[in-house]
Amino acid sequence: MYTFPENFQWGVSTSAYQIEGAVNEDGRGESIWDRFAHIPGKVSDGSTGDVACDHYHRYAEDIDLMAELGIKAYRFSISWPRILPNGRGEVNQAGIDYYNDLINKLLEKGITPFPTLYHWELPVALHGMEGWTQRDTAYAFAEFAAVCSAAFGDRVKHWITHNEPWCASMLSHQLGMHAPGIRDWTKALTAAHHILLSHGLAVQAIRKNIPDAEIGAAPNFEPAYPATDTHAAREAARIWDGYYIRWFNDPLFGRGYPADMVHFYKEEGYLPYGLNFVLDGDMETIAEPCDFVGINLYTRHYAKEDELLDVFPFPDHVPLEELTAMNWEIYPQALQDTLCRIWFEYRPKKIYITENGCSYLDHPDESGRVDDQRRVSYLEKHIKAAHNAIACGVPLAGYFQWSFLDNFEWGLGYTQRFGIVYVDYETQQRYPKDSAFWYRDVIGRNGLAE
Ligand code: IFM
Repeated sequence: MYTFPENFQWGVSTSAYQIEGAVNEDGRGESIWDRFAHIPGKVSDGSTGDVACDHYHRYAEDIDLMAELGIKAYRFSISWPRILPNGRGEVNQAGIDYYNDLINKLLEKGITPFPTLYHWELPVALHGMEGWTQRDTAYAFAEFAAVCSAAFGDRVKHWITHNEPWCASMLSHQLGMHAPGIRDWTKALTAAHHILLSHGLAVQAIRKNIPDAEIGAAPNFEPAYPATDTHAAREAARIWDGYYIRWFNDPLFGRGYPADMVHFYKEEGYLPYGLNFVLDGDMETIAEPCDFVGINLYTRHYAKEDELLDVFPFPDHVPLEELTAMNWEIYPQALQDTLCRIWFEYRPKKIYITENGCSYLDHPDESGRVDDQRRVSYLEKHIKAAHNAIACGVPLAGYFQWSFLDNFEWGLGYTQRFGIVYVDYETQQRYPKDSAFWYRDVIGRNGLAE
């Protein structure tokens, strides 16, 4: 038996741009993803999030389905340009009304809302596409956090500031694969700093409006394991770890930027002006005490000596059946290791797994059944790994499966399906997959039977 602690938050995750659609409705402003997705060649199937799962119009039915499946908590994101079309200043009442209705519907169904403030929808009105390279965007984000916490804080007590700051900075400004599509190390590191700063400012803003709020960020973790027992592979793993994990988590936990990485980036010429974007007091603001850390984890990074910072090396060390449709290796041990490591190293008060899941391309059969046994197997292994971490003393308080619905997978458009609910994009019909019913049973017994 793998029984979880009482009141464990069994949840599902989504994000606004990936499911809402209705991008031009009710006064919503333009985000960098709206603009980026419309540039030919940026999204592999040429699609956009313009309609996505039409959740903006169908949230009530979607929440009914969550309730039928026994989901206890829902992590969604609040679209910044839907609330503040210009990034700051005038508030769009229709946006507030929409999230009010969504939150009220969740509460009516006994589902705890866990909103994320930034899941990559930066308003273009702030500074065009390069908003995060500008320091005042951090202050605009704090304004957004203040507006949301004032509007929803009487009912919403769990807040996530940022989703995956590594993606919002490096994947977007260094690798150019996500909006705004820049390839510049110095801009990426500058953006990373402003994002971290905005997190601390947002924590302060939320705390002011909701003294009893539980607040944290949700960084992504793809822990590195050396591919061979060589010094070079271990070094590659260390650099990857610094680039992906420590650069974000060390500052969040009050340790400043990791010295080995500052040295590495300087040597590589990525910080030609040093850390000139760090002003007095910034590191203290970034380390504003939080109530939890969110862990988004899907796979591990296999660090090869000759591939120092190769982000997507094809995992040639595993057979195909151990890869998901994303070509990501199924490696549940990474979840247990990461949970234990974060707990031992940083001592957060609490941890939530804010994202974990897999993409497989199973479709409904004639009867409407979606047999996605591979997803069941993936989730089961990862939930066991989470349970093992609890047995090691990790204060894990919840697990949010990514994702409730199949949705717009950023640069890969609709070519991937992470949902426990299949979405037919032609008809917008929802088909709960076998994994959805399996997850319902896990929640019902608060764990795994064996
Ligand atoms: O779909 C994304 C999500 O937006 C952020 N975390 C990873 C998921 C799967 O790639």
